[in-house]
Order: sequence, then C-alpha cells, then structure tokens
Amino acid sequence: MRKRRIRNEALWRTEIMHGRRDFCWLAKQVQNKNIITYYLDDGKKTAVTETIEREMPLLFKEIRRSGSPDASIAFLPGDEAALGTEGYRIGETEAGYKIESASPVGYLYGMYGLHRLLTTQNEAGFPYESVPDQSIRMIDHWDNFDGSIERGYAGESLFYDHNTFRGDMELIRQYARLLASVGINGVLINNVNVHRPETFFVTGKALAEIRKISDVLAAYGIKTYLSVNFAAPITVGQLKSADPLEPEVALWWEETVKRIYEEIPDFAGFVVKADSEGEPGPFTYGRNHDEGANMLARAAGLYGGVIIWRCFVYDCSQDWWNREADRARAAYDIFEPLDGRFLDNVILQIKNGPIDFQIREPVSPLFGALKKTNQILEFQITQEYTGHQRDICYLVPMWKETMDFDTKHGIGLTVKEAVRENSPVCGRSGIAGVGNVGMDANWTGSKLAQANLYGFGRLVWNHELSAEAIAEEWVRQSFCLTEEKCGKLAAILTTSRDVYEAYTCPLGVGFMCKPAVHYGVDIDGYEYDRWGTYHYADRDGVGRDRTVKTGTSYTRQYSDARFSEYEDLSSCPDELLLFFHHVPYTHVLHSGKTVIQHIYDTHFEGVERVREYQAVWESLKDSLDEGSYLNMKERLVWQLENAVSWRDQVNTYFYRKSGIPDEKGRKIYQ
Ligand code: GCW
Repeated sequence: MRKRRIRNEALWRTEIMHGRRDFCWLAKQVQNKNIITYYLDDGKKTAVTETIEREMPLLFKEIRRSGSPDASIAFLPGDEAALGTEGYRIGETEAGYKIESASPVGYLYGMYGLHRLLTTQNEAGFPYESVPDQSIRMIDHWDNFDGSIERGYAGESLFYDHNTFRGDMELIRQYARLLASVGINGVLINNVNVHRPETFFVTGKALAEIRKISDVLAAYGIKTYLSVNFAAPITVGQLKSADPLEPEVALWWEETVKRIYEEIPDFAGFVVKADSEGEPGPFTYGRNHDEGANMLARAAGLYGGVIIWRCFVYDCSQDWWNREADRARAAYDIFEPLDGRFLDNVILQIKNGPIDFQIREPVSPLFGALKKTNQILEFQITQEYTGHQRDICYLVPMWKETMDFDTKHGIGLTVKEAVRENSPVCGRSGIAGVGNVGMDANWTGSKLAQANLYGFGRLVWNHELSAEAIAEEWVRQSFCLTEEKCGKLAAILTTSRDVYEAYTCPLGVGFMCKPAVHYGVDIDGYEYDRWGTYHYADRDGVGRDRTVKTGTSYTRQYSDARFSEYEDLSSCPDELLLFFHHVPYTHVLHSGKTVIQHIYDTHFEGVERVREYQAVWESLKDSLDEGSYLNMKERLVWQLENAVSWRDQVNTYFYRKSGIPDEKGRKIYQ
C-alpha cells in the first residue's frame, strides 16, 4: 500500500478564491507541480458531466504522480453489474488515475471520492471501489417561505427570504456541491409543516422557481422533493373537502401532479406529514393513512414519482395524568397494521426512535416489523434536542448505533438491513436526515457541526465506516493539523454525544428541556403538559413504566427477544432504563451504581468534560484558522454555561425529591 503526501497549504487560499461559502471540507485542493488533464469517456455532455468539468480544477488544481511529468484522470465506462448506477471504481494508471462508473453521477461521486482519498490518509489503497449502501440518501429541509427554518440553528434559509425565492443560484450550487461530495441524492426543499404560503408551491409561479432550484441540484445528481399540505385541495383547489376517497379530490391531485411534471420533468415526489401536530390528514375524514398515501401515489405514479409518508403521527393533546396513553406506541399502533397495504411508490419515513430525536431513545419498533412496505429511516442532523449547534454533539455514533441495532426479527436483521431488505422496491428505500445548514458563512453555525452533515452523507453511503474514521476524515479535510492534534480534535467529536448525554437527561428518560425551544434545562417543563413526554419523578423514584406487566405495554411492540430484554428490569440496558421502567432511586444499575449516584456522577463529570474540551481547543489555537478558533471558543463558553445549569438543576431536583446525598460529598444546592 502506497501513501501519498499531499501538500495542503492551499486550504486557506481557496477559501479566498472561491468565497467564504466554499470554506468547508471541499476547500482543500489536491495540488502538485503539473497541470492536470482529464478525460470523460464520451463526448456526450449532460448537466452532471458539465459539473465534473467545472469541479475538476477546483478540486485538483494540479496533480502529478511521482516520476511522471504529466498527470491525468480518465473517466471510463464501468461495469454496471458490479457498480450499479451510482458506484465507482478508482484505479491508478501510468499517468494518474482512472475512474470507472456506469453513469455520469457515478463519475461525479468518483471524482469526489478521489479527492477525499488524496486529501486524507487513504488507508484503503487503490484500486478503490465504492457502491452506496442505500438507494435514497436525502436531506430534509424544514425551511419556511418566510426564510425562517424550523429547528434551524445556522441562520435563515438558503432557498427563501421574506416570502420570495431567494434566487441565489450560486449559493444553491455550492450547497449542492457539498451534498454531492458526500453522496446525497435527494433534497426536500420545504418544511413538512406546510403553512399557507408553501401550500401554494404546487401551483402557479412558484413552480418555475422550484424548477430553477431543481435544475441546479440535478446537475449534482440530486433530486428535488416537495412537502405538500394534505388539505391543499381545499386551500388551493377551493374544493369542499380533502377526503382521499372523494373522486374530485383525487382528480385535483392528478391535475396538480401533471402540472408539476410539465414544469419539472425529473421531479422526485412529495413528502407528507399528515395528522400530526396540527397538520391535516386522512383521519379528518375517517380514512386511514394507506388510503391517504395511496391516493397521492396513484397521481404521482403516472410520472414515476414517489410519496414519502411520515410515521411521526401521535396525539399531541394528551392528558398528563392519564398513564394509559403512551406516545411512544403511536407510530407502531397506526402503521404496523397497514404493512403491505401501500402502493409500491409509497415510502414510509420512520424516525429513528419512537418519540422525537432525543439524545437517547430505543430504536423504533417499526424497523424489522414492517416487512412489506418501502421505508426510509429518518435522522435529525440539525441539533434540536442535542445542543442547538451551540453545544458540541457529533451525532454519527448515535446514528451508527441505530443502524447497527439488531431488531432480532429473524436471524440478525439490523435496522440498516431492514430498511433495504424489507422494502419491496429496494430503489425506494433509504435514509433521510433533517438538514443543519443555513445562511451562516460556515453553513452550520458551529464549525464542528459541519462534521454532522459530512458524517451523515458518508455513513449513509458506506455503513461500514466507523464514527471515528469519519470524524478523522472530516478533520483532515477541514484543518491543517499534525497527527497528534488531528487525533485530539477528532476525540472531541467522538466523545461529544456521551458528554452531552451526561449533563442532560439521564438513562433515556428524555424531555427535561425547556418547552418549545428545546435547549436548556427545565426538568418539569413538559411534566404537566399535553405532549406525552413524562418522567414521573416522585419521592421514591423516576421513569416511565412501559412494560406489559405493569405499564403501557410498549415493550410488546418489539420482537420477542427484544421484548424480553426490555421488559425485564434485570436485562434492560442501563442507558434506556428510565425509558422502559419506573425505578427507585436506590435501584442498582448494571454499572454497580445506584440510579441517584449515576445521576450525580454523570452530571458532575459532564461539566468537567466540557472544561477539558475548552482546554483542548485552546491547545489547538495556533494550528487553527482564526474564524474557526473563535467560532468554537465562543460556543464552548455557552456549552459550559449550559452544562453547569443542567448539572445544578438536575442534581438539586433529584436531591430534593430523593433526599439522598451525593456519596462523594460534592456541592449540590439545597
Ligand atoms: O421534533 C419535532 C419538532 C417539530 C417538527 C416535528 C416533526 C417539523 O419539534 O418542530 O416539525 O418534530 O418532525 O414533524
């Protein structure tokens, strides 16, 4: 295996050359002495091959193989049987490299792949072959037409501004470039909560603007999706009803879809949030979700479009005192009985956990249980409950844990396999992430939050990558650091999820955050509210009893093996204990600690770890560009304040409830 040393002084120079927006992992050019030439295999130009021609000089300023005066990269036809339509193989040639693929988009991915291999340590060596592990690899934007982003922490929307289309196509192109470089092939461009202005996106002038966005994305192999409002036939079409079984409603959607495809022939399809948190849906008309989704699917199917239908459906007006009702049960209760009843261009989109993107949740029981329905796993890249891109929280370890989780349905069916293999049409399955970018100059507000966007794409393309390897790749491409410093920075990332969990909600209990904003501590903030997320702490103990024996029976939604594991207190994993059981503070965990001592210890430790991050960050100061250094220095101050306030409130709260002191005698306010 040969290793190349690539000079990377060009890093900051390219930032200036291409504008601040390009300041990201793609800023690093592969460079050496000789000018590169490159060949595409045939003369046929497509939007994607034009992109490749435009990108080559940005990525590979100059390139040379040692001993060879000229360097080249050849793009050659590849074997579709082995590589599929998106995969690629990179090999070395006398004069440089060859990228083989069966399609232009595969060349595009191959080009980014080569760039990555040459700017990081290519442990794999050449030839290097890569084929994506999932078909749909998508970013969902919760962007509103007024420019705001629901749960966005990096400025306003790239797409919209004050109820107009921002129209900055160069910005969108740069964004598409970022996404394509990590293999993303789908973008949902508006919020799943579809307000009145966006309800009109499916008609009129908006479509021409959406077409422009879609064209830019398509040149990077990315398909465009729209969120639609289930009540659009009423709001836009002036019909009296949106009942999916009313022929005139179906006809309205058919005509609407036809107009969309006339304007945007390669339009991908709709995403629908129905009967959820105030959004309209089929339940209004006494219809079920298969009836709603299939009606839309018939219309979209005429043009090859899909309907991505979200399973985030639950009653958000619960009575806090009603212990029978359990929000965690909702998605499975509603959708499992419908397995096999959806048309083959419907895809159910399922959040990773049964509640809502908490720092720790069990895996949704729908994975593995749905066997005859196309499915997409939904993650949240934007840090809604995980620190608002103020606190560092690298989410790849959590995503990996979910994907590698063995559902124990059958022999060894992991979530990543279930998504693909239980979907009747494999090409209509995959993984989506709610995006974390906005108008902030570094895209993600927090510099280190870029690693989540990068990591999402890399992991969803290649499930075998470790969270550590992805973190290191991102660090190497984003900074010029020695090996030792690179390791220190990557270690901040890879430990940050555990640290965030340590100073926030303990043992899987969830939702002790401030209502509505979802940042900062408010232990009882949701306790007497309607959202169905309760911890039930009292003087004796804490946690939600979801067992069959004495609780809500949520545990029964899992496969037999997982059911027994979670149902039984003695086998339930510590980190999920309070999600499944209500236990006394003196209950002894597998770790050997009592619950109360675990709460105290993790909260004291969490704060200390943030202090350590601050020290490491200072030690990197001279090796970092000033912008990034200051960006995270400021955030680490906020993170420490946040961690201290969580620590003190959580510790005091549980001390007051339990009356049990910290066995190490540390400061707990009374
Ligand atoms: O997590 C919740 C968020 C809502 C979001 C919803 C969803 C878009 O707090 O802001 O709405 O999930 O996923 O639909």
